[in-house]
Amino acid sequence: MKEKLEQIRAAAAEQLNAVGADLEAIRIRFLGKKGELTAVLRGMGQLSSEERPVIGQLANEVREYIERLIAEKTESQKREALENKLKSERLDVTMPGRAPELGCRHPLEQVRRELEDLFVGMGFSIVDGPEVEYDYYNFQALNIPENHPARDTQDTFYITDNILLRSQTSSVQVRVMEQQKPPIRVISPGRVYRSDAVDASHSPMFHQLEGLVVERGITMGDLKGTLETFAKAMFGESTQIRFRPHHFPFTEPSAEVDVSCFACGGKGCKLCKGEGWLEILGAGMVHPNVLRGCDIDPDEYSGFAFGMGIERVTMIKYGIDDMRYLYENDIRFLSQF
Ligand code: 2NL
Repeated sequence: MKEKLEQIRAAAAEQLNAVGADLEAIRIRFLGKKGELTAVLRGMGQLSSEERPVIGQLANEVREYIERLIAEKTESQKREALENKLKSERLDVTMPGRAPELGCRHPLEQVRRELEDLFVGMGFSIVDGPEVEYDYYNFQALNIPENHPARDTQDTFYITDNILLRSQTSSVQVRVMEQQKPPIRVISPGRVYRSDAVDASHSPMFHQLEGLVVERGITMGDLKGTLETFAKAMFGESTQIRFRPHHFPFTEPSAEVDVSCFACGGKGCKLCKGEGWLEILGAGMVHPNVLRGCDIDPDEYSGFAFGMGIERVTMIKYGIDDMRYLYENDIRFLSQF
């Protein structure tokens, strides 16, 4: 029995000293209810009364030895696990950081903001409205009845016969005139849609910024002064503007407005294709039918309005010769602005 106990002690020690020993399994194997040491203790009844205390004491020693070894190993396994965790999760707070890559605003966004700042500085408020719009606000209220030829040049995408994607942001300004009475001084920037095929100067979706002023005594002179201020701020102090007669259904009289080419000062160059002038927007005096439709008396009030493509302004300002660059989101292109 003595040999058996020494054998148990040696076997337990060997197993417990092994790397990564399963301590609980070893405890059950030797000290558990059906364990090897317990089996020896059970057999002690057969021993003589001289042998019993000797073997009993040895058995106790072996049990204490195994328990102590298990406790020690439990401790060291815990310590080792903690050390590994600390090693693998160590964070060097003195290490230099990785600088976040800073982007820049999209050129269209830059120009929109620049235009907004400019007109807000002249006393305009910025108004917003739905891109999915009723036919009424996009066409009828702007003096474009059904079957009017302007429906062709501004052909858009229809949701139903009556609901469409707006082809101009004038619809927002009509909503403003319905809801607030003069004095009105607003700009409406935003996305507009046209049924156009994509090429260097067309896209089925683009951005517009329109302006509207309605008040007693507003004249073409106010329109010219406002647009000249805009042109000088946008393209430089020496910029001149030029009005050419035109037709829009929603303004009368109407004009197309050019700015003198800031690249060549008007002599003619690649940017202005030898013209000396760059077409930048359309404008005019608000048509009496439009005012009347919004319950504003055209005998008491007059107004001017203008509309420009933000893409066009951006392309002219930065000398971009193909509109598609503005939609491709190529970082190499975008990071130049
Ligand atoms: C263009 C240039 C323009 C307007 C937009 C407008 C808005 C209202 C009343 C009258 Cl609420 N006019 N906007 C006026 C002239 C030109 O945009 O080339 N459009 C097709």
